Amino acid sequence: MTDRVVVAGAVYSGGRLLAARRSAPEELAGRWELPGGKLEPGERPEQALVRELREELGVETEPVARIPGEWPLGPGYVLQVWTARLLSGEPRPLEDHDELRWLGPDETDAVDWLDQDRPAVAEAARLLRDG
Ligand code: DCM
Repeated sequence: MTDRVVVAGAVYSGGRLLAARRSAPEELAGRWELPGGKLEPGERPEQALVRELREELGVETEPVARIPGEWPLGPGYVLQVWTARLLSGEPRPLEDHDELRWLGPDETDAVDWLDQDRPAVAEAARLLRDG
């Protein structure tokens, strides 16, 4: 069986990266992630990402590039990450999160990221620094 995809966005604006603190489930609450979620049937990852970021944060975004790699989540799921440009709106924690932070290039280690998000965060931080 192929793994199902969870897509997350390294959303950036003004040279900073968006981090979102999960409010659920209990085992993940309080940890920080790149916001996103599961693909719905028939969706392409980029479509799912735009939809999830609209639902969870109330913003419009444009996927830019896939961050190479794929990271296992629970059984049957893998995480894929895209960089995404903020087009409009100011992110608000509408669903699944209780706090958001914009992190500058030297602050990307300042929050307690979910383990599975760390490789993609490291690459997104490198892209922020190198432009
Ligand atoms: N998830 C993750 N890292 C992310 C986004 C999601 O590990 N950046 C995980 C948490 C959940 C699953 O994917 O187990 C589905 O996410 P959600 O509950 O946000 O739909």
